[in-house]
Amino acid sequence: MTDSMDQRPIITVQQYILREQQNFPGVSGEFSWLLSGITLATKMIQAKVRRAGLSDILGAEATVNVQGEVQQRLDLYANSALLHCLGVRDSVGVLASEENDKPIVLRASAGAKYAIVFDPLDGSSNIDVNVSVGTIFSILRRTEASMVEGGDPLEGLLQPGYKQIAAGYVVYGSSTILVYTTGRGVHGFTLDPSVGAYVLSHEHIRMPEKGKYYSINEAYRDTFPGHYGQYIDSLRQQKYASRYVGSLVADFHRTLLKGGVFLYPPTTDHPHGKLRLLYEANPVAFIAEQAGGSATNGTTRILDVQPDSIHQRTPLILGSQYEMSQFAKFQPK
Ligand code: P6P
Repeated sequence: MTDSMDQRPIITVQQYILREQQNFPGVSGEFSWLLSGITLATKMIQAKVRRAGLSDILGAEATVNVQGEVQQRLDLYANSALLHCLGVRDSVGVLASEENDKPIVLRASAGAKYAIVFDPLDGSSNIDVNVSVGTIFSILRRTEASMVEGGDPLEGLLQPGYKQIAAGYVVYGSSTILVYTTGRGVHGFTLDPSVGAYVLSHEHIRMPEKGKYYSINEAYRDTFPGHYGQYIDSLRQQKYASRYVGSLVADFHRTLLKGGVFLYPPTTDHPHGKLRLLYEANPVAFIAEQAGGSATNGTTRILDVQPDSIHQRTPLILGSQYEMSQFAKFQPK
């Protein structure tokens, strides 16, 4: 099927994954079924995000999540949509969400071989002011030990990021774009609201080797370890511009497409960083590396960090080859 205005075929994300499955037997049919749970939930979420100003869904609930953050109503809706849509996928055994203190064991059996960790609506503090927000997800294969009779279903949930079998995000911006990787490159799909399908729009995304933006919340500059300020000054001297949205998904999506560097260093309020390792840093680090960039916690490759808790936070520095090699020169010996 081709669009008369453009000879490129129109390929939906489902068609793309089926084609991947034919080329890569390792990507079982279960993956496309699982991903369809995420795409369905994000279509439901985007419909609410697009109408947030019109319906009684703006504003904060009286509740606070495990992070101590005031939960916006859309946060709760997004979390419910993902829990429901993924919960009915038999191949999913465990779900962990930023909005839930504890992981949710759906099925302990060996058939339910995937665990999914996600941030249902990242950047939610921006919802009321119509700034881009996003959903971030990471898919892990459960360990054998967690699926044996009498085993602990949560055993092995804390896997380092290099064990991810897939990761992605949906950015609810001027358009709704799904970006994911299964370890064979990074691909982007734009939601066509007229047909309700994610259509291939960015195949084989590559992060430029060098960009022109750095992205950091400079309000905390005085509390960063000193070498971060020296690094930012060096970029300024190279005529970099600053871009900072305050939604990780929006800041990462720009860095992925335009290059440059994004940093959330340790600060006084968050000495171990603010961003969460399992469902924010790991997914974007996997995508960054697959697109030719890299991601560290300031000293160690993010994907090599061994998590010790579900909601563990981490510093995050990620971006293009040039900017990341420059950053390495400023790291204390
Ligand atoms: P700050 C949003 O609340 C978030 O978790 C990320 O999406 C974003 O990158 C970061 O926090 C922004 O934090 O301290 O700059 O407002």
